[in-house]
Amino acid sequence: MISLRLIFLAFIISFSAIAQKDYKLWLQYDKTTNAALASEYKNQLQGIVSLGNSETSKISLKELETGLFNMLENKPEVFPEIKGENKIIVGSKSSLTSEIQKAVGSDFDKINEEGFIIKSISLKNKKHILITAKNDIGVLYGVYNFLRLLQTNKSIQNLNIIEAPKTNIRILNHWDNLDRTVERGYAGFSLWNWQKLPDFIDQRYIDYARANASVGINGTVLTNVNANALILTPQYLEKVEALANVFRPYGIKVYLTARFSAPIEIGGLKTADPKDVDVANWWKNKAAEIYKRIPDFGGFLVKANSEGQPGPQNYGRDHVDGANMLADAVAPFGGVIMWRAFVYSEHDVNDRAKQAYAEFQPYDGKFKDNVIVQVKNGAIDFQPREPFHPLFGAMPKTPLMMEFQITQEYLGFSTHLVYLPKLYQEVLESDTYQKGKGSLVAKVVDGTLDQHKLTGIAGVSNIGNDLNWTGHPFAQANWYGFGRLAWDPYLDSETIADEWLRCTFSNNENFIKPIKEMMMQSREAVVNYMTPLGLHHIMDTGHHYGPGPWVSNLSRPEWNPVYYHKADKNGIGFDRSKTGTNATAQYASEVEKIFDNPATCPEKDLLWFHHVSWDYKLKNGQTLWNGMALKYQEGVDQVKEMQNIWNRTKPYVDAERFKEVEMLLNIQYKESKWWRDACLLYFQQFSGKELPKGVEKPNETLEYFKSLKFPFAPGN
Ligand code: BDP
Repeated sequence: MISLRLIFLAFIISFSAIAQKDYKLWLQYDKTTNAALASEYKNQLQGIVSLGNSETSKISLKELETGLFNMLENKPEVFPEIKGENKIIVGSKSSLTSEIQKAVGSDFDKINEEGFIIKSISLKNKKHILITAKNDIGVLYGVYNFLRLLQTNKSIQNLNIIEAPKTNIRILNHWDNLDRTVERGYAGFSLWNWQKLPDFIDQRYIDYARANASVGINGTVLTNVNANALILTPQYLEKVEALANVFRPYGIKVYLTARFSAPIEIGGLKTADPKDVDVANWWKNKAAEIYKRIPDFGGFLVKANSEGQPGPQNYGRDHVDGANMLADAVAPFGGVIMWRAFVYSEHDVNDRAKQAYAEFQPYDGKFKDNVIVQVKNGAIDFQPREPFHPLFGAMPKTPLMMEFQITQEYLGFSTHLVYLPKLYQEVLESDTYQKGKGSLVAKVVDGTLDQHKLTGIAGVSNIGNDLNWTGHPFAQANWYGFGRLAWDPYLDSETIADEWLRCTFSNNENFIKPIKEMMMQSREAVVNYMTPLGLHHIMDTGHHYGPGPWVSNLSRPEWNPVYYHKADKNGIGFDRSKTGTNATAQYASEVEKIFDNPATCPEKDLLWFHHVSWDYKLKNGQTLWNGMALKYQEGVDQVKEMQNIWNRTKPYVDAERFKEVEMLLNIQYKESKWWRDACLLYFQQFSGKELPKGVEKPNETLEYFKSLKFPFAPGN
């Protein structure tokens, strides 16, 4: 009996220990198994000297203690002052003795307010490691960076790391509703338990802040861009304040979405006209009320006159009027307005891809200093692949921030393994040619191209209350990678994958090498089995789950997939060249020239910019039809290969995460075939051609695929 109970107990304990693995994200702090490294670490880390007293300093200290304890398996001693040698000294500039400051030299001049320095120093001929910064939050970033060295098995001898974030606003956009549903959220419900706030502080809030701080994310928009004015009422602001208090020591500012019609809905005014004095005053008072509660409130994110949201155009005003009115309200408190450029109208017969540029580009230079225009990475909407948005490089007098989507609205939800930093990198390193060759999107975003002070990168969050935060264990990498790229938009996505894998799973090369390759090819796989060669927006309607290239009955033309692929018996693709909508002219002439000509247009973007015949010859000699069919097949084969790779890693991964990913990859494989078969059967009606050799024959009919309905697909 007893032994049975013991076994049961052991099972429960080990089960919960494993269950926490997913939850711990990239902060696993697994034991350092490399003996030589472990002894190097132990030797050099014979205690912590913590010089600060703030809440943030306490977090730094606790993080170091936890990290070192778990990785080195002994509790590090904490000293109030420097004694002996081989200590790790942590503290901001003002807390350092003049002797230490001297050891740092001019390095402080090389960092900004959030940067940090990690340095091997010598004090009275005794060696130590110093983590310092201008502010405590920089020290905390330094601590996470230092722990990452250990997590990724790097040497900690002769350290001299001087780092500072390249953008100011590194922010998550939660599309979370007040009822806790999440628009385009596939990882459960919203983290924010508005009902229990402000008095109940869920441990999750703290763990969320910690995870964000560990990758340098410093802001969070708590609410959906399709906004609810109630969040601006005292009843909710009290709850927002409670969250802001939790996040503050982690360096995270809270922002809210502002519903443009709030002055009417909760303010009792008759109008929300931005030129109306009462309206402007209402926002000024509202801002004052918010800042009284939350002195470091970040500001507002606004979706206006887009997809039915109210905005200044309801009153005959424009985006500049609206943004500047709000900017005036938050300016006295140092707040910013992130005004979204995601606009398109069903009344505009123009190519949807051209509309944001057409509307916003003429406003260049007209916004107040504390306005930053938030632009999606592509001109349509977070597709598996889009050419970079033409607004990047076209508004030199206006700070533009990047909006990426981390949640996988159009990329298989949280079921498909798709490593997004690869996509982000492709966009960031695109050349706008604004000032000639080398005018990268990254340089627009980090402000260096046009010397902007206000800069930022936003990511539409993929986080929910699922045990593992993001639904798919590998979707955690997208949160992580987003943060790393927001910090430094020039980082290489492969380096980020390497880091993330080591911190999250294992340092074993037998694991790292194949899994990293799997991650790196996962983005191209999803493009291949969903939208190869520049196809886009052919997902099923509303929920965007699965293929729906046949959909043509929606009220707004640009909501219908047929609008985007334009397949007919002559060919397929959207002619955005000179002979078509001339969207290519929105790019700098060097870029325009490349995109405009099918011969020079990268094949990955071919059908985005051109309508070409089914017999069009691709670079590999295949006809377009055959090439497209083979791409669909390649995507399916890539997922099969991902499954094979994953199955070989069983010895290196805990059973729970192994099983989870295994099941998810099975679904992804099934769905990749669904995509291939449904799209090819549909397009075949127009091409009238047989599937080429090497492409598997569908097992179902087109009618079957069309009949599939998903009334409760999440996130819709
Ligand atoms: C689209 C989503 C929609 C969002 C919109 C936006 O389908 O749910 O509200 O973007 O970004 O991708 O505002």
